[in-house]
Amino acid sequence: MLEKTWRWFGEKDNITLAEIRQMGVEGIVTALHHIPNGEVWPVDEIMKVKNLIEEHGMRWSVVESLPVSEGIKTGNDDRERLLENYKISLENLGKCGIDTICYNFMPVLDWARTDIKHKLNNGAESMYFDYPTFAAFDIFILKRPNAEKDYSDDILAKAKEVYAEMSEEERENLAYNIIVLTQGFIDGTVGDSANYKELFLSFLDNYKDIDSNKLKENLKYFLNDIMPVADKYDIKMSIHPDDPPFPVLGLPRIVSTQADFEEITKMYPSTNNGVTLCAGSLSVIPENNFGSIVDSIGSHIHFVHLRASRQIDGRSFYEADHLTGSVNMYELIKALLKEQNKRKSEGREDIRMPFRPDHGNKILDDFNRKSNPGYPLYGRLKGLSEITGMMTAIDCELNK
Ligand code: DNO
Repeated sequence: MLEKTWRWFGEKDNITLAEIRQMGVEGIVTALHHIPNGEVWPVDEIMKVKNLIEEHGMRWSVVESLPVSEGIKTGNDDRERLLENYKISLENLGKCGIDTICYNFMPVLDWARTDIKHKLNNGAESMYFDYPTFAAFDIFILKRPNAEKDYSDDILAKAKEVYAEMSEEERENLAYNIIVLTQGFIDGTVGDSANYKELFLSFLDNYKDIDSNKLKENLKYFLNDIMPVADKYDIKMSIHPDDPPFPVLGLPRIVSTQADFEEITKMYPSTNNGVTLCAGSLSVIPENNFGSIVDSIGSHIHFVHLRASRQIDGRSFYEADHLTGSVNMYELIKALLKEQNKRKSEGREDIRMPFRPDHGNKILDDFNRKSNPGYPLYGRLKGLSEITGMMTAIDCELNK
């Protein structure tokens, strides 16, 4: 069985560690969210959180995320200082015995949805990415220079319609949700300032001379610099794929496919140079085949996000229930459990990849509770339970 984990947002989270423990969770996924992006994580702050988790009978399984600052992604003048800080944080985490770190290399925006209150037929609430609505945000609300050139005529026409039907308030909410609300709780780059749109545009502008080759070069530079520290402490670095896994806002994308994963795991030769297999993000590209991904880079998978999306058409999708989206969860879990057996036979110590039920739809009392977008209690618990049931059955079948 994989290690059962749960994302907890620290003491501000209204789900307590004691409650999480009751759900059969073994490990916690969290970050020092109070430390600003780019600053050093001190040992005493790390230990406070670690001890608290351990006092509740669990372990700090994964740091999600130790954020990679924009200056490292763009390779600007501040890069060396930011890398130095990153390495000190890594070293401090290593000294505290933390062994897995999730990070991403997505420019500016960590993830994007156009509707965070999408009603499903059964009354549950999901999150939706509607491509024409996103285009309307990009072209008409944000007014990114030359944005219209990135869309087909068909999408442009739909975006115009969508925009025309929106009220001023709806337009503002859309921009706020994309730039601030869905980013803030995971250490977003822009923050909640009055001129968030201008600020966001200026961040996008930093990428005007950065194409995917340049971004790859910067990722390689990052890995070559930090991986020796990760190896020294045997920390497993796990890059999270792009969400959504196609270019948005004219930004380059380099972590969207099996080929991308293969290229990245070769950028620095170490098993610790690994990936977070986020099924939900990857599933938006129908060609992404999980069996084949696990076959190819399985030994580098250090963390797993289990959820599923369902495509509407082209680039639009919503987050489905964990077992009923476009991910063949049975095949994926089976491939991961086989990978585990393989590690066992190779004598590897890190056989239990931590997984978490990634996101969840709002159901039941979730409507009366406050939660970060995508992280309601009951929807995630339902996902955790369904996945655990399926995993237990497959494990019995494979290892009887
Ligand atoms: C959203 C999450 C992402 C993820 C980061 C990892 O809910 O999947 O914010 O944590 O991209 O660096």
